[in-house]
Amino acid sequence: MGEVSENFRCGMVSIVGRPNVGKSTLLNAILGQKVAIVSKVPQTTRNQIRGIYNDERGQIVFIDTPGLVLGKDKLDQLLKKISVGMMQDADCIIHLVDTHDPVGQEEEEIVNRLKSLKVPIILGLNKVDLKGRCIPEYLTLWERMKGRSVHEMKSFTLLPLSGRKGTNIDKLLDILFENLPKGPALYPQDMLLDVPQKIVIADIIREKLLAIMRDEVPHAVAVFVEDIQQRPKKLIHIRAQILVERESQKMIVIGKKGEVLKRVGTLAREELEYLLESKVFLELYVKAKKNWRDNDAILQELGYDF
Ligand SMILES: Nc1nc2c(ncn2[C@@H]2O[C@H](COP(=O)(O)OP(=O)(O)OP(=O)(O)O)[C@@H](O)[C@H]2O)c(=O)[nH]1
Ligand SMILES: [Mg+2]
Repeated sequence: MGEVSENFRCGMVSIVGRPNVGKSTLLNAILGQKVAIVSKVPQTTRNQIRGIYNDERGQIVFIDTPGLVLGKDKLDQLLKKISVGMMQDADCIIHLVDTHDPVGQEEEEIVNRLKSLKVPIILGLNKVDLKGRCIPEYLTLWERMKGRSVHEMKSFTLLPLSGRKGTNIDKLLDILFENLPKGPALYPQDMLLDVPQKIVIADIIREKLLAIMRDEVPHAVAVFVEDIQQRPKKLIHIRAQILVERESQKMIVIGKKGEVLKRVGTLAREELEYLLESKVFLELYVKAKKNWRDNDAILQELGYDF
């Protein structure tokens, strides 16, 4: 890196919102590369994903958070803790909403937590490509919670967005750079992602599962990478466990004659080979563990610390 200008800005930006509003899609669009997995089912993101954006104006560390849910099991509670924790650490927050979908129960909880924070907030009106009619509902919610009109709110910006189409991403970056503090970069400038490798790999496998599974199963699935080994001839051997809650789900994940698991394995291996720039041997096996979402030891194995 050359000389750092005194106007260089750097800060952390949390993307918060309820599940499925498009937080991870937005992050990928900003970075121009897939760093976070995406699916049509809620609770796709289960960890804190840090994606790093660099240009001549500065560095932005984006934190993609799990969608805030009001569920009761321990995993729901942990996801909520991550999501809320990230609101507090940020220099700026994007509250992302799905304008195609009415205001939900979780939304009130989110705004309630955000409304008293001092940091700048951008209300990202996402999925405008779908021409949803719910924008006024979200404005009304904020106005009700703050007790004043959106135009009178300080450090509050409204921005229509589409992560899928890339609409207003440049505008979003302009607004963020205006709002972030001056300061040196937090990460090396060639670094795109700060997430443990085991979690990146587990997420890719889970994304392929979510793309193929339907109904109740996604909620019940977790992936745990047990072992990564560099073998001779540039081969990486990865062993991963797919966790479900019931024997019946195990049968669904495996499929007739193992065909579902095989498809998942092939798709995941292709993406891993691209990512790791190496041949990959992927060993997947499925285990049923009742109520793992409430089991401390398992949650810890999955990378959640308490
Ligand atoms: N039409 C449209 N669809 C979008 C847009 N952004 C995301 N989606 C879709 O919405 C679904 C959810 O996207 P994600 O990016 O996984 O949402 P998320 O907020 O990260 O979800 P969680 O991780 O579960 O909290 C996927 O099917 C996306 O393809 C958008 O701008 N327009
Ligand atoms: Mg996500």
